[in-house]
Amino acid sequence: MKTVMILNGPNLNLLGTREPQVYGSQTLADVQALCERACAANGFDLDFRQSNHEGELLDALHEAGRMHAAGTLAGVVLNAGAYTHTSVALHDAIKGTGVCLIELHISNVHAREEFRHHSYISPVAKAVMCGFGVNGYALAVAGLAGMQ
Ligand code: CA2
Repeated sequence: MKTVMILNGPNLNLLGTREPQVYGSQTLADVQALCERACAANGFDLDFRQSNHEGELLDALHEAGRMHAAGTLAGVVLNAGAYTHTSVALHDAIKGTGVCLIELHISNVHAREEFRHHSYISPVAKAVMCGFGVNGYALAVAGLAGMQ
């Protein structure tokens, strides 16, 4: 059984505690449970992580690259949070790994502030999704299933 790695970046540990009009009222633990169900339904194992530290996200992407090389990874769902709009390092880490990576945002970043319209992740992602709320995570897992 292949693994889906779901990576969440800075401040996503605060999900459900603030800004419910933007991000909804479900917590990150709720999102993890939703992802467990989506992975089970699609025959995947789940590796679910969150970090507020760019370097830890880089380490996780390197690990995903090794899993891909070993044939044990179905893909990565990455919500890089605000690092989406700033991190050349995440762009570089993804580039060339061969990992099937879906960039995900809970909110529709294009309907928000201008600084959220640019992504360093999009050019190196297989697919990009935003604006589906936390249900986007389940949709991304189903999307990965269709790409195997
Ligand atoms: O819409 C998304 O998923 C974002 O990736 C979320 C990031 C934001 O910087 C991106 O532009 C879009 C922010 C995550 C912060 O999440 C919070 C959730 C609840 C309360 C406070 C922050």
